[in-house]
Amino acid sequence: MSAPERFILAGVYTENAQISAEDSLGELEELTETLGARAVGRITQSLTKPHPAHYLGKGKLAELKELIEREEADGVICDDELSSAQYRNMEEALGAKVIDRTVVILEIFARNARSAEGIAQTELAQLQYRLSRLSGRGAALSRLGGGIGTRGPGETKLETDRRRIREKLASLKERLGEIAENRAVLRGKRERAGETVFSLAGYTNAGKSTLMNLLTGAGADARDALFATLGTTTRRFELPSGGGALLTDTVGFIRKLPHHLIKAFSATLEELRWADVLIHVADLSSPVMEAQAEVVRQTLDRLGLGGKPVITVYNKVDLKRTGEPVRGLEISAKTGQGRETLLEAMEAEARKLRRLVTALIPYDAGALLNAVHIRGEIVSEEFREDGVMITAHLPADLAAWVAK
Ligand SMILES: Nc1nc2c(ncn2[C@@H]2O[C@H](COP(=O)(O)OP(=O)(O)OP(=O)(O)O)[C@@H](O)[C@H]2O)c(=O)[nH]1
Ligand SMILES: [Mg+2]
Repeated sequence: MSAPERFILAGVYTENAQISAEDSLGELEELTETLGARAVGRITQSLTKPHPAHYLGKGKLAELKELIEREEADGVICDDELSSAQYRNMEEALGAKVIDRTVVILEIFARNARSAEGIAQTELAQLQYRLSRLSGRGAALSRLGGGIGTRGPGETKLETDRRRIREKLASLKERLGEIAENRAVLRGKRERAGETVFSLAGYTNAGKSTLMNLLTGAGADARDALFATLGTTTRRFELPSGGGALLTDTVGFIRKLPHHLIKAFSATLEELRWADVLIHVADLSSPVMEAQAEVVRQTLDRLGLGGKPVITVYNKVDLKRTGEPVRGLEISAKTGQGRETLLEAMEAEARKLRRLVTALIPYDAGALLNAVHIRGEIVSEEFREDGVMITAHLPADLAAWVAK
């Protein structure tokens, strides 16, 4: 194996940013290490916004060049998405490799994607990102070599590049369309069953998949890695009352999630749209939990999901230092602590969600008729020879029972 690539991390921050320069670069370092590269130095600058021509100001850029030389680094990773001009100017000024946060995240996605859909979506995002950079960066992109930012769909000269990328994009979109159609059919089947759908949402590495496993025994991939989950899994489980429900695990969020990725992963993120209730998993062990939770709320808003009912759970309570105040619904997806309380909260949400159902209930189904009258809101009732034709707003679990 070749020696890991070495990078200086560079970031531009405003004074009143949600998260400090240190914490932000700490996350960028984790992302960098996820790719097997090493962060060997940091440089930060306080500016209201990145310099339009070369990201950092002139003086800082010179400092960066020295730091790269001193640390014998391969280049720099910038903590924001760069424009074509910023790329070009920085590469010229530094004579070293320049990479931005988006390329790093795209690369992690490319390495972690497993399902046909995840792979196609990641490729779509990479190609779209490249297309948007081709105008100014043809030469740099065609450069051969290994390491971060050079993997993924290859390309040759500028013009043929564009044409080939467009063709590839069209075929990828077609494939993704087919996969989405398939998914819609499955979803339709689920909806008819009338079960409440819960979807996990949260910052990457918060413990969504671990919680999925705890509640459903799904065997989802849960490891200490950023973006371990890139697809969507849905499993059935039982609420304490015995009512059936569904739980969906999906891709995590991160600060400055590249918009190409959001677009490419729209079908995956679409799953969140079909959820009745979102379970926002926050990571108590993170020193920047509040900032992460805010990113999750903002991303949900951006996806048009701001209005959905949300249960917020504070996960990894087993790692919490004693004496800290209680945040709310605290759980440990790892040890199972708080599981019952969470299930009860889920049950309560499910109960609030009612569905309009019309069904014929036979007279001998006395218990069901009783439950419908007690827990449902009857719209109309017609007594027939073979039973009662009822139209009622019912809680999801009861709606599922009636539909059986
Ligand atoms: N100590 C402790 N560790 C936890 C807990 N829940 C999850 N973890 C660990 O946190 C890491 C990430 O967990 P995942 O379940 O993969 O997190 P995720 O939110 O699905 O992450 P992505 O899919 O990468 O976005 C794993 O190493 C888990 O073992 C918990 O309650 N306590
Ligand atoms: Mg996961």
